[in-house]
Amino acid sequence: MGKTLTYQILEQHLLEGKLIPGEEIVIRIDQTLTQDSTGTMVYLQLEAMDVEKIKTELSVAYIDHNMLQTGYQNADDHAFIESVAKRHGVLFSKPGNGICHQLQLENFGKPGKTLLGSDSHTPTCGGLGMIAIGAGGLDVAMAMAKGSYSLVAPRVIGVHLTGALRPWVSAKDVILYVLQQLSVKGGVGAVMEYYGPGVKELSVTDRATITNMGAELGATTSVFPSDENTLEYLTMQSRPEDFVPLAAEEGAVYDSVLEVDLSALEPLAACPHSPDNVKSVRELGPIHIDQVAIGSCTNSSYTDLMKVAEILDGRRVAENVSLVISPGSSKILAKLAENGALAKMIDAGARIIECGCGPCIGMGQSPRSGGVSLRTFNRNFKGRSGTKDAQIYLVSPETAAASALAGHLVDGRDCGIDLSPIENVQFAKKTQFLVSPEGYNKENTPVAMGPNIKPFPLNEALPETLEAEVVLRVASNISTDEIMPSDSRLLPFRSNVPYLSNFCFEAIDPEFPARCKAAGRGVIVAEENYGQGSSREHAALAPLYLGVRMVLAKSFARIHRANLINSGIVPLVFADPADYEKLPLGAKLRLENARAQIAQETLTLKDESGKEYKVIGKFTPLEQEFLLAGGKINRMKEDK
Ligand code: MIC
Ligand code: SF4
Repeated sequence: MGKTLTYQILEQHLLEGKLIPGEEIVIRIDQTLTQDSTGTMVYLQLEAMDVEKIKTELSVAYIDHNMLQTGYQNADDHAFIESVAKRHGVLFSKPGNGICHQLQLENFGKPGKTLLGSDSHTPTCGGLGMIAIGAGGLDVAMAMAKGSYSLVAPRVIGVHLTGALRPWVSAKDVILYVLQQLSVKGGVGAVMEYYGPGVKELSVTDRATITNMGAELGATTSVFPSDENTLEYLTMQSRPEDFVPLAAEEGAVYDSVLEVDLSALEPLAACPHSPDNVKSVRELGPIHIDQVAIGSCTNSSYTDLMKVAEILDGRRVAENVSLVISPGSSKILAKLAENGALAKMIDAGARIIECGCGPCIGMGQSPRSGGVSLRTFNRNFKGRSGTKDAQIYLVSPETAAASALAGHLVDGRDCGIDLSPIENVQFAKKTQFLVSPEGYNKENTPVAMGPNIKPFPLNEALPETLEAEVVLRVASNISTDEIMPSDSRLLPFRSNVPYLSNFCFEAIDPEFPARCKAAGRGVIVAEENYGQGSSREHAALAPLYLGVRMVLAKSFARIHRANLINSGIVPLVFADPADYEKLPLGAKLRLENARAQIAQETLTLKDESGKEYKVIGKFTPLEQEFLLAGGKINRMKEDK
């Protein structure tokens, strides 16, 4: 029986455990990345760990999210991250260089290596044949300190690609199709591994679009083979020496297989307010639009933006549309400027914004009230754009550009424009936005601590009896954007959890913070896939600060479950999903013998009347240690 590519790479990095799906394993981490909105916590934690030099081959700290410097806070965060990066041997990427995932792909990703990033879209580098995983900040800090990461060995879902994409159909439509088939929780506990004859029809940047949005399936990561297209991409980036050919072995067996015939796909759109609410563009018809936003780590590659420039060339953006374009990296922007594509965009009426996350995380460009925005991004959760009642559709760059011209949603095949293939160009290695840590250390570089940077909250050790009151009841697929909103108002406070916590669950229940404080210790009750989306550990730290000690759900998203455990908040799954209905707001729950029960697969909770509820913990031995200590940092302190 042949091995999947996923298990080959995991095997080469295995430090502890057995490579059997469902078993806890520890793997070596070769590279890490952080970005600024999760990074301040990462570097506060790294400092708290008191390490000298990091243990990875390469760690990079990017600044790409909090780029609107409307006050001192974001700039202080940048300075803090830069100082800690220098102290520990981390390469620093200055603001303006571009989006972390695009930059990691262009400059550092290597086939066959492992990458852990404090951002849920870290799997982007799976497009280069890496096992690239998104995680909470604390796990990334630990990976830098120790060079390892523990996870549950995943199932592998094979995605068998055949055929080739037709004009106007692109990689974005492939992943939207997969989301339509599998849903936002279809990838939980699994790696999506792409294989088959259709693979060679996709360039590395196409592949990266697909692996990037694999995050929206809830998958641990997604991976493509490394082949002649990978060599071509690495050569374009002036680093062919990093190429290693990789593929699944003959006869590799997958836990399940999804067939995708690329030739049968058509332009698709994810409709409000979920990336899996996918319909065909033709079926949706000419929806009136107010804004088109092109960019983000999903679709801001050189090829994507060149296609957009070709579509806009000599034409004019419709009067009713504001078109904004944010290139993925400074190299791409420079190339577009050099070859005239930038002028084509501006002449058509596009607004060009800085290379960074920008509107994708609500940092500017929020649509008008009730506005409709077509975006080439990866998430369209309600309110994420910064406008609560905006309607966000996720589409490919081709569909976005054609629609910007038409003034309404349009299938590019219906607008009479011919698309010609985009030629490869050579990118030189550039370092003007990079600060090397060489020559810096803990002695010669003080930590630059601005007044807005507050210590992260710590939990208490798990008591013998854990008593908590139900402080919130929520539906399925609650995203971390809903738990801890992030936009231009709140991102400047990512290093100030006490302040941020006042906005926890703001759009769902503005009374939540006050209710938590009144309850003392709280429990959140949820339906399926609780905590999907962003890796932000603030979605665990803010509730922790407010007193939340348990979350009961029908199921959890992977990264958020890990963040809860890292903070010492106990995530439990209803043994009988019908119990969800039986726990009203204000119900008081007790976990007796909590310290002993935590080791059991099934635990028993009691309410005030003594009625029992069975819940599943299934905590790995390491997870039990963290929960007993009241979180991962507390557990580490015990060893000192
Ligand atoms: C996102 O796309 O939601 C983010 C913003 O990049 C997050 C990280 C964060 O919340 O800071 C992610 O994907 O993990
Ligand atoms: Fe940035 Fe958006 Fe990508 Fe998150 S999804 S890393 S906010 S571009």
